[in-house]
Amino acid sequence: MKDNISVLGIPIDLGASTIGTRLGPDSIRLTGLLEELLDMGLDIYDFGNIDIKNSNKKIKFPSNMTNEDRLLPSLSHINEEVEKIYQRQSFPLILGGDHSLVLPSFKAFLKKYKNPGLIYIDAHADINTEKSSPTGNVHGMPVAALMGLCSNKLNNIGGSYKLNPQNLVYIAIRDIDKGEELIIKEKNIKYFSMADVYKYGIEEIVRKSMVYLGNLSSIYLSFDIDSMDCDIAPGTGVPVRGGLNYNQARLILSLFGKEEKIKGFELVEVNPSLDDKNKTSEIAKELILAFFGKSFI
Ligand SMILES: [Mn+2]
Repeated sequence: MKDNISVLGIPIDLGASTIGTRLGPDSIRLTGLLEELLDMGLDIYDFGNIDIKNSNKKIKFPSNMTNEDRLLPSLSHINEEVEKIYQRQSFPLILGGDHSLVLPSFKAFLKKYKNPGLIYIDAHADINTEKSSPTGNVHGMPVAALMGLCSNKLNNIGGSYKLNPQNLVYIAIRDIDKGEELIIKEKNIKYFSMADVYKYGIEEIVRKSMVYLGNLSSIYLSFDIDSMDCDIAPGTGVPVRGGLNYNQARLILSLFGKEEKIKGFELVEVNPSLDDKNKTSEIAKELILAFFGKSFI
């Protein structure tokens, strides 16, 4: 299935702390990603970008959801558009966009596959609720909403399907809010911190993740570029030091890319307006190529 790819850009930044991830999908395309995938002999169909009504102002609502008025209809719209690409017999590649988009994108996956898993590679856990969030930015809440822990207007985007907390694995998390820590403990969610990455190595983290999710037949991979060290990939809105280096990120994606059970992949939070000579988009391209089987030594 991975030799026939449907590409969809989701240029949203309504859920982020800084604007600019709306430029992510095109900036990644500008690196020549699609041409290189074609050169690797893969079939590509590019659906282009979803039309998102972004805003240059951040408006906090009484719900503690920033940009609530524009964000909620945008997330529903994203869900409908992602469902369309799932109707094709192809492998979905989603280019973000801020991480609020995983709420509608994974809802489409939950609708298509019974009891799926989610591998979430990120510096953050993105599991705040409107009540616990210090910022009100919804890109810090999608995992909580996928479990039905936020308000229903957020939980029910894309239907009432729920992510089973036991089907989630975090990798590379290192910047967690207090309220998030409580949820992770209470739900007994599996995670591999950066300390674990250094203790076990990438191959072992991938193996352990697949063993942990071993009884599931369909898994989605959501990769936030801020999982990488911000000195290496600076073009992102909530940068954190001490993340994956280039080789670790490329290896982890290359290994997950070989797993048949992984049936969807998104790369999010590239913000070209915060970048240094487009290097974060260039890295994003290399990571996506690694996922689809580009060999490297
Ligand atoms: Mn994230």
